[in-house]
Amino acid sequence: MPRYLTVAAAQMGPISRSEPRASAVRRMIDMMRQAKSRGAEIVVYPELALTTFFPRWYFEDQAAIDSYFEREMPNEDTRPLFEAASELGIGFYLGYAELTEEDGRLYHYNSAVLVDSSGTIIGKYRKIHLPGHTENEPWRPFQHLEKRYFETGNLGFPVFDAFGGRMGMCICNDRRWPETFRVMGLQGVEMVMLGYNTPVHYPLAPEHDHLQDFHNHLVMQAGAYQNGTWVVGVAKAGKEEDCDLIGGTCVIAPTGEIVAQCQSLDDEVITYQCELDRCREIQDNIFNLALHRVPAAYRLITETKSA
Ligand code: CDT
Repeated sequence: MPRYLTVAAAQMGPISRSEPRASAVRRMIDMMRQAKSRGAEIVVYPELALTTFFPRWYFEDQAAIDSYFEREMPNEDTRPLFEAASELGIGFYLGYAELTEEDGRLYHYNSAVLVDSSGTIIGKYRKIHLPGHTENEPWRPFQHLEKRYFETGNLGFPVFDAFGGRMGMCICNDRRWPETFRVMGLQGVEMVMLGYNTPVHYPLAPEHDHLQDFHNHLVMQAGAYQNGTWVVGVAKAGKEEDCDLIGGTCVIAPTGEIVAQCQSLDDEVITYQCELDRCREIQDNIFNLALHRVPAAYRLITETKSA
């Protein structure tokens, strides 16, 4: 019996600074219902899907920063999404800013949860590759202060046996790093879900602005092919406040081919029936890791950070 998983990628258009979480959640529930009507079993939402992408502003007041974080999940604003999932019998991946207390200290993470079709959280990932900068840099047209507002994720890259397959998660900038996909590939991952907020303009190398869509697909297609896994990449897209975000939400097969892609920069649902056993086409052959990898030659990867 082939194993199929019908996945929905629920791209979101911009979320303004003034849009309440309840409104973003309503948009997500609308898309969840569309996804269900097309036979989807799981919906993937973007990174930091409940609010505007707040690291683009420098805030001095910690309370202002913390206002973008969730202290519990689900909470009053997000519970309707969990209830809709359980009512419809559909799972989801949700990116959000997580504020948690561990050992008497507060920690801020850029997180994603995997929720099953009964509305129960069955997996969590905390973003490891935090891009951007730590200090206010007023010369930029907008800030990218993830390094200031978040701690590096402390959960590694776990995989979860769920939805009839082996599921992995990462978040936005993680997709640019081959190690992200390889660590999950080494655990036999069959579907990697990820959300992103990617500005068109990259202030450090504006000559690459026209390559943002290309680089987005390049890294996700490479990650899929080199590890023989399905990849579902989901954007928050469009003009959010003064910042243009790329779209390009897509489903990528283990061969590296894009099999479904959003066409707009707005709320848009695409679905695809993924045959999970197709991972074997790659994992048993060209990228048979057990047969062909040479870890002894790769020691520098974990022993050093850079040249
Ligand atoms: N959200 C996120 O990780 N965005 C980054 C922007 C890179 S430039 C600071 C990304 O890799 O798409």
